[in-house]
Amino acid sequence: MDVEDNKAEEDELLTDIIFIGNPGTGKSTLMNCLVGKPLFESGLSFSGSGVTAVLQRQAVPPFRWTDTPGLSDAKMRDQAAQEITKALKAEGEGTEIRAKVFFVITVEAGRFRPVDILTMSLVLEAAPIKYFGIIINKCTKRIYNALNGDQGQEMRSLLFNELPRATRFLYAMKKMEDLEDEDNASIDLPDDFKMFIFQQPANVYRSAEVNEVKAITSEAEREFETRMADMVANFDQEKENLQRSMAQKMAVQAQQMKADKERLETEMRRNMESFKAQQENERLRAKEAHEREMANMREKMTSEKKSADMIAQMMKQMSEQQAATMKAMEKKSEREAAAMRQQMNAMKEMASRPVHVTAPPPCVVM
Ligand SMILES: Nc1nc2c(ncn2[C@@H]2O[C@H](COP(=O)(O)OP(=O)(O)O)[C@@H](O)[C@H]2O)c(=O)[nH]1
Ligand SMILES: [Mg+2]
Repeated sequence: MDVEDNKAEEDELLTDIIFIGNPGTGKSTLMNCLVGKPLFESGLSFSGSGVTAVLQRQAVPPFRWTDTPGLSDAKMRDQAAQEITKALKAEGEGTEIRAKVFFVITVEAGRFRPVDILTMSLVLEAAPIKYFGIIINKCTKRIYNALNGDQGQEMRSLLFNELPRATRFLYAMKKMEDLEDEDNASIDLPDDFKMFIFQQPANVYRSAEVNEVKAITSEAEREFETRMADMVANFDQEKENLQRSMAQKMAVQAQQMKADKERLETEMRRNMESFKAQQENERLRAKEAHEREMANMREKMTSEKKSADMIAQMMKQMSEQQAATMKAMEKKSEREAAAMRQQMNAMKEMASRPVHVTAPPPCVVM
């Protein structure tokens, strides 16, 4: 196996963290700050097409970070859509992908941008993404408060109405003045944001399950804007419908999470059982090998006419050695079992912990 193979195999074990969003929303900056290294170019773009034209991947085990180009730039739409598809498919047909997907959007003049919502919608339609985070980035104080207050519920219901699926993983990130117009800036992000990223469940799927992400068309954009305007105008009448539809979509995700958690627990339990059986097997094999060795030795010494004393002493030595080996084995086994238990508990905890949500909608039952 050469170095390339090794690398490909190692990459297969990594969980992808994929950031999707339009140019300038702050994807590269967020990822750089999370990792604490300038993995991706970030900064102001005067051409409007964003710094990233193709997807970029950086492995920092246990994760592989992926930065994608935005769909909003009219000239680059087709390419951006292809790059996002590639990002979601990861590499290698048939391999199992584990991916955490985050959309980064912003609020302009009190509204979500149509182009951001269209992007999310097109991506969710193309890929089997059950879990996804939405980072509402660069929130001004006023927007931040609105999102966390009564208006937040209304904004979310409008948002989720346009998406094929809703999500409980929403994070409103305050605008950080230190980052304004910076190139390759790096600051320490809030702890609850780090938790939001690392605790989000990953989607598990195969690349064949990912369809091509469609590019945004001007028509779709216009149509969307009209629909959105209507929705806002008729919000008071539509309010109840919107909230009901949001509750239904949220319940779907909650149900999926419950099922995934149960599957995870069963899998871990099964692993634990087979691990124990394997340990017991190894112990038995070692014991048998030792007994065989003792018998052989006794036979050899008897045929060589060694004194009874000498044989007894030799046997004693061998038994002591064996006892030490068994003890070491047991210790190792205990350590491994403890590590496994710890992992199992961590997984259990992760699956059951209420995940950070900005102003959790009351409809979510976990
Ligand atoms: N004021 C402010 N600026 C930010 C924030 N996050 C990112 N920026 C700036 O926005 C610009 C674009 O960010 P970048 O990460 O390159 O966006 P990308 O195109 O989505 O990857 C950079 O100049 C960043 O310094 C933030 O929270 N507050
Ligand atoms: Mg970027």
